[in-house]
Amino acid sequence: MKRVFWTLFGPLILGLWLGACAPGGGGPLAVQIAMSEYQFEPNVVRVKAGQEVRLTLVNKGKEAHELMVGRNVVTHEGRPAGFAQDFFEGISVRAERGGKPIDLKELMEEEEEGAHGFMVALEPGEEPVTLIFTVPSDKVGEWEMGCFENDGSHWQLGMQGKWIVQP
Ligand SMILES: [Cu+2]
Repeated sequence: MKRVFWTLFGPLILGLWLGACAPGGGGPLAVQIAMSEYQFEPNVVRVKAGQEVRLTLVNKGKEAHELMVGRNVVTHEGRPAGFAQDFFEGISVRAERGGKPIDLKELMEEEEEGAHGFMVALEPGEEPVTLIFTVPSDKVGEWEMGCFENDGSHWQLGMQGKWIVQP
């Protein structure tokens, strides 16, 4: 009986054990961020340098929302418009939708005047999108995430969060 148990469940248990003990930077980290009025859920995201991140963005709201990550908010005509320092600069990002690769340009809004940095915008009800990238070690530290839709009003209404890269 014991032997039957291990034959049946041994590989499963071993697999779970290996999965739980995988060292940091091993497997990809799957993160999902839901966007709505006017928040990110969760609003704190922790990733590790060197680890592949699979970040899925879902718009669960009734308005268009976007994700930008960076530091130091810049203004355009007195409205928050993005970050002076863009987290994604120098990071190569792939995108998938429904498990199929897509062109990132589809997700970037028209280059808005005064807009800064890498941004993914989703209309309400639009199919979720997954961004795949590996965070280099020079990005270690704390970053902000934000949505600057509607002339920066989403940011002002609190659509902000923290993005923490651990070494
Ligand atoms: Cu928004």
